[in-house]
Amino acid sequence: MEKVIAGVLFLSVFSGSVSQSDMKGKAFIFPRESSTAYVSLIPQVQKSLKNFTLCLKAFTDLTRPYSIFSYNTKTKDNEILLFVENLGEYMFYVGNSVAIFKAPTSLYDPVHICVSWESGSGIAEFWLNGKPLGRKGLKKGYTVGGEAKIILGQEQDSFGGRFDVKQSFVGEIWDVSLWDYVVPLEEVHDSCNNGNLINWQALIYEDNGYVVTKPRLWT
Ligand SMILES: *[C@@H]1O[C@H](CO)[C@@H](O)[C@H](O)[C@H]1NC(C)=O
Ligand SMILES: [Ca+2]
Repeated sequence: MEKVIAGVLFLSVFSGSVSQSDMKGKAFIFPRESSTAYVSLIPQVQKSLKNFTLCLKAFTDLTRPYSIFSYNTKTKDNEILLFVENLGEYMFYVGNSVAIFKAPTSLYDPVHICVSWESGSGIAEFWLNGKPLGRKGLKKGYTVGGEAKIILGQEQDSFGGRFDVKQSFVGEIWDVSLWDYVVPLEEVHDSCNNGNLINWQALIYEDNGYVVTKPRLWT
C-alpha cells in the first residue's frame, strides 16, 4: 500500500508541468484571449518583501485593460500588480494600493518595464524603455507577503484564480526578473535576466492552457 501511494505521488509530481529552464532568448506567447492560459512563476526563495525590483519586457496590441504581472497571497489581492488601464497608463499596486505612471507609448513597440519599491519611504520608481517616469509613494512601512501565487497572462482576484477574460494578457512576455532589493534602475539596461527571486535564466514555472514558448522576436 505504501508503495502504491509513493508511486502515485511520484507520478503526480513528474506528470505536472513544473519545470526549471534557462529562458534566455525565449518568450512566453499568449496567443489567444482566454481566461485559462497563464504561467505561474515560482520564486527561488519564498520570503516577505520590504524592498523589491521587478523588470520585464512585453509586447501586446491590446487596447482594453490587461494585467502584466499579478502577485497575490492567500489573504491579499493585488499584493503586487502591474496593470495597464489605458494605453500608456501603468497601474502599479502594492498591498492593493495603486500608483499610476503615465507614458507616451506606441501600440506597436515592445516595452521594457522596471519598477522598484521600498517600504521605508514607500517610494516606487518606474522606468519605461530605459527612461524614468518619476517616483510616487504608496504603502510606506508595508511588508509584502511571501507566500504568493505569481501569475503572467491573467489577473488574479483570489489566490491563483478568479481570472477575468477581459483583463487577460494577449501577446508576449520575456526577461522577467524579481529581486528582493532596490536595484538602481539606471544600471539595469538590458540585463534584466538575473533576479534573485525570479531569474529568467533559471526560471521555475508551470504553464497552463494555451501558452507557447518560442525564441523572442525583440531583444
Ligand atoms: C530595504 O532597503 C533599505 C534601504 O532602502 C534598507 O535599509 C533595509 O535594510 C532593506 N530591508 C530589507 C528587509 O532588505
Ligand atoms: Ca486582482
